[in-house]
Amino acid sequence: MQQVLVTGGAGFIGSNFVHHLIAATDARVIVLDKMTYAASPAALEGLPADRFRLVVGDVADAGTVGPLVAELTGPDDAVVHFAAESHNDNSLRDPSPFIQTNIVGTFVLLEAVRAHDVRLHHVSTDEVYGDLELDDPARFTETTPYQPSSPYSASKAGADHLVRAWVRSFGVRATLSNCSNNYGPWQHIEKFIPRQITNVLAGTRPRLYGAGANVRDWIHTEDHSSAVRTILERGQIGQTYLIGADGERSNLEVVRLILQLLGRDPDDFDHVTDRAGHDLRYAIDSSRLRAELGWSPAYTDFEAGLAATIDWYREHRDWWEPAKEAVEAGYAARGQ
Ligand code: NAD
Ligand code: TDX
Repeated sequence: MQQVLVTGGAGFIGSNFVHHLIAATDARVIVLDKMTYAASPAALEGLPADRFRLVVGDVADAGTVGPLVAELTGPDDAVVHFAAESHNDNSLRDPSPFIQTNIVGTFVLLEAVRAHDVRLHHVSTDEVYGDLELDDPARFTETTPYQPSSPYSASKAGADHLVRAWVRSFGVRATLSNCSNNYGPWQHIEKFIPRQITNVLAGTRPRLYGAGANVRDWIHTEDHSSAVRTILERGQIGQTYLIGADGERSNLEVVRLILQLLGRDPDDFDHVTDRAGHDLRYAIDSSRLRAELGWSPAYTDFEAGLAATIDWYREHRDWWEPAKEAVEAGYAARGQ
């Protein structure tokens, strides 16, 4: 039976991927997760005990990572690396855990997969490419030069470079993917979409950075998971695949849509202090993944996906409510 070690598997996307893998394959899954503030133990409930194991530990700790990777002795066994500090605003406040987890953690994992000759898929972000002008007809492709803006995106860019160097210098069997902005259930309420949904549900107003003209390219987390599985199964070693679902929307459009879907006045939000160095636009050209590996997204109607996500947050107040006050206090302290 195939074994897959999923780092960061208790986070928003990692936990979705674990459920996806358990449902779509007969693989046995080991999650390695430090269980930081961003982890959701509840997101891993209900998984079959004979196919799932949670190891609480740090991906940057070689003493933890080495023995786990050494367990992966089957021909199809693999590591899928989601573990990261993931929030840009946090990286502006304190970059150090981003360097430690995203760069040092990836280095430690690479050394382990090199030592034990285990296949790796490295999960990264479109933010490594910097940003685009609003009217630029181009979108990011696998050959767009790296130009990260924030400590978060610079740390992810650094990790990507390490993976490519380990492929070329040491023959590590790795693939990479750079995905656009995810939305869906279990996303931490520090992030844009869940923050605005839970603001409205909690009786406060959504908070839009600056004018809200910034564009993000939204993809449902289920589609990210299916893309990663596709690359794991059929991707070419050493290759990078961009993952996106043609979901470009301005932040202003998204806030207005959330308010509308919740039956509120679409102008019932506040403009707040902009993010320092705020990237203007991300846009993904995922032609390679679609043409070479035959992947396509299932969630092509953003409004329907957003409505379902709103319902999910409405039904999971017990999960997000305990964190809400502290998250908002942190934003308020920064005028956001
Ligand atoms: P998240 O913050 O929700 O989850 C991250 C998980 O990693 C958490 O469970 C956390 O406990 C764990 N973790 C953090 N530091 C760790 C460490 N040192 N050792 C072990 N585990 C640790 O993040 P997410 O949004 O699910 O993102 C997952 C991955 O996908 C990240 O690599 C991120 O860069 C990438 N990504 C995210 C998006 C997005 O829109 N959220 C888009 C593209 C790529
Ligand atoms: O309250 C807010 N108001 C607001 O206008 C917040 C939290 C954000 N924003 C804006 C900033 C961005 O333009 O919304 C947009 C999305 O913000 P985030 O959810 O923080 O995402 P972003 O910075 O785009 O990064 C996300 O996508 C790429 C993920 O958090 C990263 O992990 C991923 O790599």
